[in-house]
Amino acid sequence: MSAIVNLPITDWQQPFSAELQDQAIRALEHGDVLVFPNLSFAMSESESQFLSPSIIGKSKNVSFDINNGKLQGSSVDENATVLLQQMMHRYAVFSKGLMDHLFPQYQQDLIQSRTSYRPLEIAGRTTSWRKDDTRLHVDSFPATPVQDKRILRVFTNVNPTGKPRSWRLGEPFEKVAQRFLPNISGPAWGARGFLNAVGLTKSLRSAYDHYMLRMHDSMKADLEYQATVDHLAYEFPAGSTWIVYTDHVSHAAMAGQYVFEQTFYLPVAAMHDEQQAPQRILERMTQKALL
Ligand SMILES: O=C(O)CCC(=O)C(=O)O
Ligand SMILES: [Fe+2]
Repeated sequence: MSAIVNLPITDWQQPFSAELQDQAIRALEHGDVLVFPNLSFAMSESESQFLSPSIIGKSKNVSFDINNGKLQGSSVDENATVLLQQMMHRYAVFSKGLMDHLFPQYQQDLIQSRTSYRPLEIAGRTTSWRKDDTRLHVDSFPATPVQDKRILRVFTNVNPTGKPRSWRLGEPFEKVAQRFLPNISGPAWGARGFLNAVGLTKSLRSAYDHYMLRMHDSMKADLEYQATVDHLAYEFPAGSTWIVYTDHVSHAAMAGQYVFEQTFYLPVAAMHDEQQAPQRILERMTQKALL
């Protein structure tokens, strides 16, 4: 099972010793969750207006793309939109700073994707089973194939009343794959090209993406599995930050409200040890190149 590795990081722009960098990258790639219990994200007085579920429309979070400044999912007025954009931008810059300082080896290849702010209480939220993140899963996005890239995410719990973000961490990736892979058939001939041609995927879904998406779905659809599988319950305290490869670590978010999240993609080849990538694990298990 994934381990929780606590690191005494208190500043987003802090330089680290080579020893700490080495410890962090090894633990992360091995499938541990790096937790910084005292690394918070300060919200200003005026930003505290965003500590309300009413700032979003029908979506489940606010999303921001630092590459083009685009903000989506909010229902606030024009003035507040600028403020919200600035807040999201700040989290994007902070989390990138943390990554660069902690994982200098990734810096050249790390791709910064969406920043999200999640002001809704997770417990009791109604969604389809596929989107239900209270069920253990590994991340895989239907419209956004990753191909040869990893999904690496930074989270910060900014809950103002001290409520933790309650997660479950499931069994190791190899075990998940051993359990679900035998029942998943390979991609149907022509299907992935078709999905891409009609715009249902943003790029070509690789064979790896196909297996990951089916694994994600099989895990969430299997209520017996959800109820009985070994897991570790962990509460990320308010005012803490954590980093995890969510394509590798089986996880579920059970309860909590007000979290920031930054998604990064990293080409497998840029890892310290790419043999630990889910891509390589699934290739070893299927004895195929999953392109
Ligand atoms: O919002 C959370 O705490 C995590 C939800 C989740 O499964 C994810 O972002 O991958
Ligand atoms: Fe997830």
